[in-house]
Amino acid sequence: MDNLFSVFDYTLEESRELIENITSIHNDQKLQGFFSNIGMSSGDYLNFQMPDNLVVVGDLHGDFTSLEKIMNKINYEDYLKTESNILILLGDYIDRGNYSMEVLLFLCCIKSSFPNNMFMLRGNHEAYHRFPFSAFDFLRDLQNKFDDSGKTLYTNTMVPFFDSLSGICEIKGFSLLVHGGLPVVEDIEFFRNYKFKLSDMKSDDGLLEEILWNDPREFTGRDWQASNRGLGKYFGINITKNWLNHTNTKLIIRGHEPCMGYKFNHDNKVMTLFSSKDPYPKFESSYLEISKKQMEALELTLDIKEFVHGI
Ligand SMILES: [Mn+2]
Repeated sequence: MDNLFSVFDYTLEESRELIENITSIHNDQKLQGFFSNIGMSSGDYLNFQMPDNLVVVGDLHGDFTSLEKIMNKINYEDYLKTESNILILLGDYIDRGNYSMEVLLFLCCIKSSFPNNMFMLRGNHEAYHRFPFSAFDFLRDLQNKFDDSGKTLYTNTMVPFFDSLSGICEIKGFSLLVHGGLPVVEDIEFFRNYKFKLSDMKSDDGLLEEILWNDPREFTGRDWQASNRGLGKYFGINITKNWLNHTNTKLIIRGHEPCMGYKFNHDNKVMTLFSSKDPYPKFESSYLEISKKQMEALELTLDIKEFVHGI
């Protein structure tokens, strides 16, 4: 794909145009319901029937090399030609690495060619304007790259783009995918219409914060505890069991924590995937590629590690 390398040469105007175009694709999809035979969305909530194949990419954090390697390994242009093959990214595209903007532009190029089967979830780094934290470099990066216009690009183009990203994805009968983790839900009534609740996170700051910031922890005797991150919570196995039961899914797939490519929590019901390498020399990076047959046959969720590939 020509775009693969040319994203390094995008002007401010070309970047703005591409990202605004993708923002309007996202916003249209959020409103329109069904966008393919197997996919529908409602606001922040994205829902698929089991796809023929599924690829999931974890945090990238400005690591263009890892993104490029994964896209080459899955042969993404052929892969995405089939609309029932899905590619989902778990968020945190920016900060820490050197190529935040290039990662975003490349992803936007893919989205523009394959709008109905490539989806970017939102990470906590894509919500700095909602939940500020210290390690946010992206605005400074933009100012270094585009001078004063970088600030305008951030405010007028990037913030609406980040707000247009989906918060959570359900793959029917298989998995819930989020960036951070499962929100602690104390009122069981929530699950009666959880799809509706998840579709509108703008009016529920707490829900969005937890989806973007939570981490799984192995507790005994309690459901959750405040997070050392200062935002979000640590959620225990009871929360995971509750969500899996009520949504009739087998596995939570999330990113957010650096690890040796992947790790499991909560009796292997929560899988963390991490796909960034350059900014994290002590850790490994990987991605998941699994077919419909394999998803259907999956019994012990630990077995899914067979389908995780190192980069
Ligand atoms: Mn994160």
